[in-house]
Parts: sequence; C-alpha cells; structure tokens
Amino acid sequence: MTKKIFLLALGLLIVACEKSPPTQQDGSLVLRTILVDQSGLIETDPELGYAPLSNARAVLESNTYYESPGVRKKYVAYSDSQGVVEFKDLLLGRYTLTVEKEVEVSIENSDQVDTLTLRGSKLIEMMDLTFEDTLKANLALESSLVINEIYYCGPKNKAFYFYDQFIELYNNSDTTVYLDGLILCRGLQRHKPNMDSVDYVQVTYIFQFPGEPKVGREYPVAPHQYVVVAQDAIDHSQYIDTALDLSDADWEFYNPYGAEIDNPAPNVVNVLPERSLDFMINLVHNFVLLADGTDFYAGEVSDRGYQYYHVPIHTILDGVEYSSNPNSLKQLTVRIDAGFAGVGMSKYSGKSVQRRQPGFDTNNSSLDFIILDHPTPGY
Ligand SMILES: [Ca+2]
Ligand SMILES: [Ca+2]
Ligand SMILES: [Ca+2]
Repeated sequence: MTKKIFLLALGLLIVACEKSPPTQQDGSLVLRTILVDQSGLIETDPELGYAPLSNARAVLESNTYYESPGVRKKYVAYSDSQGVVEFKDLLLGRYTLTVEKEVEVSIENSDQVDTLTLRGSKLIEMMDLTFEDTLKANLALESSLVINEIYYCGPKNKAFYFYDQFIELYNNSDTTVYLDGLILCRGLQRHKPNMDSVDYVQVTYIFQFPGEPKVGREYPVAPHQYVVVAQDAIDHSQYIDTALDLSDADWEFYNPYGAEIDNPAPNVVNVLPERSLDFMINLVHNFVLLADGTDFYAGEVSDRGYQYYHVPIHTILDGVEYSSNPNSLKQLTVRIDAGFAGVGMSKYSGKSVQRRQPGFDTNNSSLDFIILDHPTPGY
C-alpha cells in the first residue's frame, strides 16, 4: 500500500470514528470520490498507486430531491489531476454518481487514434458530514441492441401454464448488428448487498446465440428490426386458448441438458450443463440480461450448493428488471437498471411489458417500460 493510500484509509477511519451526534443540517454535506480507471487504458500513477481519471465530468443526481416536478436535483463537477472529485453543500439522502471521460487510444500498427469512452456509476447514500469513496470506471459499451419487450406473466389460465414466455430484442440503430455469440441470462433472484459496487452481475442461467462473440457476422439484425426469442417456438394456443402462437418466433431457447423438444426455430442454447430447465423466468419479479458473450465465469456457490455465474459489467448490452411490487428490493444493480418494469402486473394476466417507444432506454425501467394488455411479439 502506498503512503498516500494509507493516509487516505486512515482519513476514512478518522471520519468514521468522528461520527458525532446526527446534528448535520441538510445542505452541508461533502462527497469526495476518487475516480479510478479499471479498463487499463490509463496508466497507474506510481505515486498514487492507482490509475486516476483526471479531468473527468462527474454528475451527481439526487434520488430523493427534485429541482422541479420530474427534474431531479443535479450537481456537476470535474475531477482534479489525482482523479478526485468533490461535491459540496449536499442534502442527506441517496444519489447516483455517474462519471464519463473520453480517452484517445492509438490503434496498434497504425498512426490512427480511436476515441473510447470510460464510464462508471454508483449509488451513494449520504449520511455523514463528509463521505469518502472510490468509483471505478470502465469501458462503456454503447448498445444498439436492446431488450424491447418481455412477456413473462403467462396467459390467462388456471392450469399454471406459462411456457409461451418470450423476449423481444430490437436494433435501435441505423446500422446492422449481429447476434453472434450474444448471451441472454436469467438474473439471480436475491438482493445482494454489494451488487452496486462489484464489477459483475450475478446470474443463474446463461443461453447463447450460435457464432463467435463480437467478431461473428452470421446472424445479422437489420436497422430497426425486431427479434423474438420464445421459450418454445410453437403454437401454445393448442394447449391453452389464451396462450400465444409463437410458431413464427425467430429463435427459441433450447436446453440440450433437459427434456426439451427441438422445434424448427433456430436455437439459443443453454451453456451450463448442470442446468436442466428451459429459459423460464419468474412470473412477478426477475431480471433479464443481454451481454456480448465474451466473458462469464463461475462465481460463488450458495449454501445449498447451487453454483452462480458472474457476467462482467463491461460486457453487458442491456438489462431489465421487472417487479409487480414497486417496493421490492432490487436484484439488478442500478448501474444497469435503476427501476422496475411491470409494477402492478399480476401473474397469469396475459399482459406484457414493452419500451415506451421502440428502443427507448434511459436505464430506468420504471420510466422506459409500459404495460401492454396484449403481448406484441415482433412489433
Ligand atoms: Ca425451449
Ligand atoms: Ca429449435
Ligand atoms: Ca413488441
């Protein structure tokens, strides 16, 4: 540990010990955050012992207070040469800190440079007079492909039938994108206290499109085209009147390690041999993740011996959390989705959640999604 980091740690300790009676007045709190690069694009400063994100624009947005109706209270500041950014005169409460910096990177074996964006965000709870923190920034992926609709609650029926679930993707750009090697994941159904500070998202199921992640060009999606991935691409109305006909779905989830029928639609395949279920998501609260498929790895094992998997944040293209109850504990970090789609929606109601407009995405599903009375697979 370098001397400066040690002093800083000591400072933090002193701040923690000094926590005098809660006499602080709203509007006098200070937030001091060290912005650290994690992408490796910025060199580590040997004196500091970290790679500082200097002269980066940081925005602190209150989750509690509004400037005017609908407009959250916001503060903007720039970091110094050591990557330290400071916000003063804050009120008590919860904030979201986001930071962004463009860096020029020279492309190997050429004299060209590429401009990349580093980005990081974090949920901050201002409780003390002075709060010191570190924020790690990483390479930002601008995703053209988003999760546009999730039909999860099941059709109206009394037979517990929900196998007509589907996920609709949408190319929200004017260029062709590719599905090759992308993964769709089912989220961990549990609140993880440290999920807003770790650099991964925890999942339980991973299904993958064929092809090579990031470089494959086998499975194009034209600009503004929809892609429907069905749990099973069949006409479900043959079993339950109110269920959907998904025989025209573009893809279906297929688990070769379970008792599954392989229907004509091409397959998005389960990659975890120890998992035997189809891509079934909860009917009231869960999250779905779309990532580029370049990296995922085994994480911790639960008390009951269940292996979880980690998907690194920097590989994630989109994530949507839905919950019938708006007061549920979040299961997906606010850096990916700050809210919930489908609030108030009950299971077996035949309803669906879809973006307000195709591709509409502010990373807050409470704002971005509306409830549809009837699912709209492919449109
Ligand atoms: Ca299936
Ligand atoms: Ca199939
Ligand atoms: Ca739709």
